[in-house]
Amino acid sequence: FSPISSCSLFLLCLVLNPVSAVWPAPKTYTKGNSTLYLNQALQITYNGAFVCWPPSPENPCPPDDTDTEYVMDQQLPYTYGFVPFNTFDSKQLVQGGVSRALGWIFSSDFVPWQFHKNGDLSDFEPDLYKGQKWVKSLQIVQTGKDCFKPLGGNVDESYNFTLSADGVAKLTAVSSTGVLRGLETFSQLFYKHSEGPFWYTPYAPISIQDSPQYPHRGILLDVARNWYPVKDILRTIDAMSWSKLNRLHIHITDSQSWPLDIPAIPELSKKGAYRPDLTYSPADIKLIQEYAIQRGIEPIIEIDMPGHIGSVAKSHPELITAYDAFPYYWWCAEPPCGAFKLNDTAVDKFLGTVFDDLLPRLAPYTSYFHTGGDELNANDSMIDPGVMSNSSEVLQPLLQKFIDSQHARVRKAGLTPMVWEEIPIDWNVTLGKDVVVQTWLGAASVKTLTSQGQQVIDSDYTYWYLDCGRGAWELFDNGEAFNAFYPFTDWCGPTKSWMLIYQHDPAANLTPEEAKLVLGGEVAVWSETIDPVNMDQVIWPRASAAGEVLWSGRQDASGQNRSQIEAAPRLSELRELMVARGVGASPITMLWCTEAAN
Ligand code: CP6
Repeated sequence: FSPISSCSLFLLCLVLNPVSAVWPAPKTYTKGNSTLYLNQALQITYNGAFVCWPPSPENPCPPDDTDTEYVMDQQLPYTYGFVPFNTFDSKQLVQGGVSRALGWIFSSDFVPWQFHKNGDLSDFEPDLYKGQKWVKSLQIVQTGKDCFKPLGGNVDESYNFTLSADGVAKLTAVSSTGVLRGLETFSQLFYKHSEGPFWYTPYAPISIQDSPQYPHRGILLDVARNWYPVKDILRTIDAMSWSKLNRLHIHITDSQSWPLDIPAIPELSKKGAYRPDLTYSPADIKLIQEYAIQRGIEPIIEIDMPGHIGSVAKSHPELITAYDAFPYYWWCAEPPCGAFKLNDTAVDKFLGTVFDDLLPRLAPYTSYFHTGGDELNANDSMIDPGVMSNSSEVLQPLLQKFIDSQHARVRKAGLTPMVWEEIPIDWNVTLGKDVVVQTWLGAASVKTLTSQGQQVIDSDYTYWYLDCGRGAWELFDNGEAFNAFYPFTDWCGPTKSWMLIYQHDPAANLTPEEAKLVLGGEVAVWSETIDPVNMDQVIWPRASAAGEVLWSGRQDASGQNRSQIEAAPRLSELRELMVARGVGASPITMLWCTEAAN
């Protein structure tokens, strides 16, 4: 007897089958139709040695450590499965992954909604499970050695998973990151019976071979327009790992606020943050970094410059031009304005101090540092006494020198620089071939840069900006209203649907050589109208739609664009899973629609 066969009508039984909702879709996935049950007593090994499972009072999995106190201070929703560490230890990372994956299965109330529909389960009898087959073991094998730090793009995230009809699960991966990806898939294969104490899959035997289409699958989180407590960032990191997203790009400063503590220059955040306590201390940053790395996610910090830097004027007005200039739209994209003076050695000296303080704290956890560079308004330099010009002939060499100097510092710290597309495209700045350029203005930019041999990550604002609809300009009936009022209201308008997000392939219409230079993409959470109150609904599950494009590819194995009709019920299930795991993801449709799909 299984919960499926405990119903009486064959047709109804089909209706009751849960959709096999692995998200993102594995590259290859074959499944059978025998039912296997899961309980906490399965034996889990990692390279032949037993992993701690299940947790008991004498032996909690994973072990507690000194950092836990700090974690508790933050009132984290996800202390379970947190493995504090000082060095990267593959065994600890895998232990954390096991504790989370199994913990999610057994602690969650997640019941596929299909079982609530017409499900006559009144005849459910726990005794009926006695003769059933159980998952006996999960054997994890890692075939390669991990690097001390995650090297951007160089981590092998692939994994193979098999579950035999008689209950032996095998997970093989080259890296511990691959093991984490496979464990997340494992956790999505099991369902809890709505009435019973047991979890099961109706799809054994299962065989999965999986690997990502793109190495860079990210979310940009703007924590400068509105401030986010650390715990909300950590919850977002957990949710990212459920969709196999692997890069958290933190846009940590902008003209509105500077929440990043730089101990060498304490007045920066003291005066530049919205409030002296709405900041990120070195301990906060370290917690975010460690929490992310344990989930196979690389944290990348951006200090946006030389534009979008007005908040520095709160502590260092002498370094900034056009701060609070009026009317703002002459000087910047949104108020307050403020750009670094481009011909001032004090700016370069200041950045030397910032970078000497910050970059060594980032380097153990990431390969990248993002130096920004978007939306620099040339007019700002007209009122900079050291320049007094907005001509590109005057500004280009100054900007080239500025970028060269900052990128040299980034490289000296062992990191690879990233910039926004305007730096090479609009300003004609020559970049090192190592630099990764983030595009946002569309496919033509991706084409231009990759045809020049530059590596690119794409955040096309007409598809992948989660804060905005596509029709900002439609919302105003004349240009004056647009210019006068848009920063003070939801000028982006209604947001994009998951289906539009799902349609975008960053490497569409490129030659094979060009496509190789597309490392992936990021959805962007610009925070003018987003904060911790609505972040979950805005980000999830739409970021997961981009996550599937970036992990599974826009096309399936037969070269067809993936079907949104096939994806919809799976994404609905992922949304239920996210809600069950404590993330307030939005529903993508009515229950009725996905019932019909089964
Ligand atoms: N902030 C920063 C923003 C945007 C950018 N940079 C932005 C621009 C246009 C739209 C949405 C967001 N708010 N620093 C552009 C990269 Cl539609």
